[in-house]
Amino acid sequence: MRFTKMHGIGNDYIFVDCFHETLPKAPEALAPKVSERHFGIGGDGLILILPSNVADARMRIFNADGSEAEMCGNGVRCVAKYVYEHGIAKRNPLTIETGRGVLTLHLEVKDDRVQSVTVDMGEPILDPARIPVRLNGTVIEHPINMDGVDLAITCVSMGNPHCVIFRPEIDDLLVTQIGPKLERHPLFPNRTNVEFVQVLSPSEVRMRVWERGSGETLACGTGACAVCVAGVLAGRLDRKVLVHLLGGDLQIEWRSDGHVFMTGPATEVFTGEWPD
Ligand code: ZDR
Repeated sequence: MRFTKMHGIGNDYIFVDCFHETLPKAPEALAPKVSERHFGIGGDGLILILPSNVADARMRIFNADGSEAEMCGNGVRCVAKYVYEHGIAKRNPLTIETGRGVLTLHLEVKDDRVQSVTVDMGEPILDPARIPVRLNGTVIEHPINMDGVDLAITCVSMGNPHCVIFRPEIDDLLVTQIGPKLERHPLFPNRTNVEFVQVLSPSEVRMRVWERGSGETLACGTGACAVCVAGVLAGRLDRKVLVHLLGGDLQIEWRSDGHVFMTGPATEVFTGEWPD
């Protein structure tokens, strides 16, 4: 099986081009093997690039634990770069089918190489039943105590579930101990991604993410979008925010038409063959 290793600001995935390769039979079982950083290729998960009846291509994403997610913001920018540069569809804008519907992606191209991608991520989902979170009404800074620490959670779905927490400072303990507990907290029937956010100004934040199914990663595209939405709802942020993640920056805008737009780079690192 030929694969391509790509990342969006350090959120790295193993991509399989199923236009040209046979579809892996059990991607849920393959994802943990290829993602393993010592015994595998190494990555935050596996992404399949597939033909679509309704868009230029379709994306399926499997986390490092093999669970399938509905959406991946950093991954979908990489899919767009791959689809364009490998001539699957030389269109701009491109459309990609995901678990949250067909998304439109505008490419910034220089010398036939995709430098950065702006994704229309659609409207955030705030209905608790659809996130899903077992609380009533829009969940904005709902108090919760974890391990003796008082936190306030804001819940947003960008197709996949997010739990956003604003803090004056972000430390390792929050991310690596409270992150996994919140991921599997009974409030979240489908588990959740968890974002810890430090507001630097109304238009600039720093965040770290504990990803459902993959643990701490260097970046989270859908999470950065959820942070912008949560910040506006909580009265902490403007609708246009620069988000600093461990692996780089994303520009997020929650436009007045209700759609969230995410802009960031996508990078191809190497290609190889997995002996299966
Ligand atoms: C954070 C993420 N990599 C992105 O860029 O949006 C999404 C990966 C999927 C996530 N771990 C989930 O929803 O299970």
